[in-house]
Amino acid sequence: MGKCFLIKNVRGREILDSRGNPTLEVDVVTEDGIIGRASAPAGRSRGKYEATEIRDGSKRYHGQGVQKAVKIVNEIVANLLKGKDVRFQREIDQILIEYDGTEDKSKLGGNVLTATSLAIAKAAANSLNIPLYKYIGGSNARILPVPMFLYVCGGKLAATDLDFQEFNAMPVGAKSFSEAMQMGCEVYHFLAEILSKKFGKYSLNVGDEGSLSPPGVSDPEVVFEAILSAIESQGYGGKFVLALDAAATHLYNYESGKYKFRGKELDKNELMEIYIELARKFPLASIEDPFHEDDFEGFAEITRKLSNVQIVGDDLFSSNIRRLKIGIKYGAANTILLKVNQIGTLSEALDTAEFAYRNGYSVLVSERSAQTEDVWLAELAVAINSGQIKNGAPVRSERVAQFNQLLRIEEELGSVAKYAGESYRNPI
Ligand code: 2PG
Ligand code: MG
Repeated sequence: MGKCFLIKNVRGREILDSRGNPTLEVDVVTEDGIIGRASAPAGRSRGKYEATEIRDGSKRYHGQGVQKAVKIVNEIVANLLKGKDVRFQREIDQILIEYDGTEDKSKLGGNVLTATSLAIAKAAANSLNIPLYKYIGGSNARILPVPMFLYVCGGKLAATDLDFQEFNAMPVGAKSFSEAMQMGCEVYHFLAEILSKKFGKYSLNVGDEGSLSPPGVSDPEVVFEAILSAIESQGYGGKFVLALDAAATHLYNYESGKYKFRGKELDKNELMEIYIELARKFPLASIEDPFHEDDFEGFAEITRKLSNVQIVGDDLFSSNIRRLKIGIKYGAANTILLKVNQIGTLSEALDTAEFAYRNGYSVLVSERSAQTEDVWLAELAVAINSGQIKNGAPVRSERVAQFNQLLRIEEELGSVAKYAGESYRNPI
């Protein structure tokens, strides 16, 4: 009996993500033959404080191959972890972190750490025969997150003229997660009709995460108006709030100290005015990365000025507890975007989330713009009762895989399932 949780082997393989780029998948196999399998997602609009991904840089797949990462798993990680008990997640993560020994995880690689760490957790959950969200979160894991649906995209994630990266909406007025999905899908399809009538059929082209792409539109207000009109015409007026990811790091020029926006160069105050105006005109409840990733002061200022708005740090914090601690001192943002592969292991991500909660910050669990069919993200959102999840549009298999898993979890939890709804920032 004692032996059945011990690791027999760890092996890596190169698979593809939703952008058609290679990514790393890891299998952890126990002595009992139980497998935990997990893969690493990948970002395109990455911040400079994220854990380093190990990629080949060789000719195949334009440098994106992960054969080096596979080798690290098979030759280093497997040896480090053989014989360890899969139920000892923290110890295992600690072994990996210590062996890596770098601030940016560049020795083993953020992708190696994330895929391995989640594969360990899955092997343990499978061995114990309990769902991953319960294994990670315990018997109190019961909150179904409000999905932040991505409807229109710009920036680095779609071929549009929009500088801001993501225009989202959250069905906070739904009664259940399944109703939230229905509302979100109906709005998506009606918005597609509105945009194609107004801006032409090319609006139906989709960006990295399944978002719609109205050509020739550069004004954020036009996008929010279209989203709101889709919401209203579906009979959901007042049941959604809007959310923006400006991803401002990618609009910022360190030399000039200015932001590129609609063909102009804006200073911080001018950009601030744009957010204030958007929050005045629209039911805008959440703004992510309003300023660049080094501007703790800017984040603190907008958090004070728009005190009713959720201000989310993505590139700013990079899911890193050290950066979150700095942010808390400044009063920068009030919510952290949690992406496991920004920091490396599951244990580190859980520490960051717990520290955020204990300091009155909310946690928005997030996908990356390239995902696989792996659904650990959905499980994690419920495990930590985050109350909100960012997972792209409600279309395309790699997005829908997560949403479908949340539908299954809601069904499994039955009467104890609670949809976070209006209390998504503090759902307990
Ligand atoms: C973001 C993300 C996810 P990426 O900026 O929030 O939408 O983009 O995964 O490309 O970093
Ligand atoms: Mg972001």
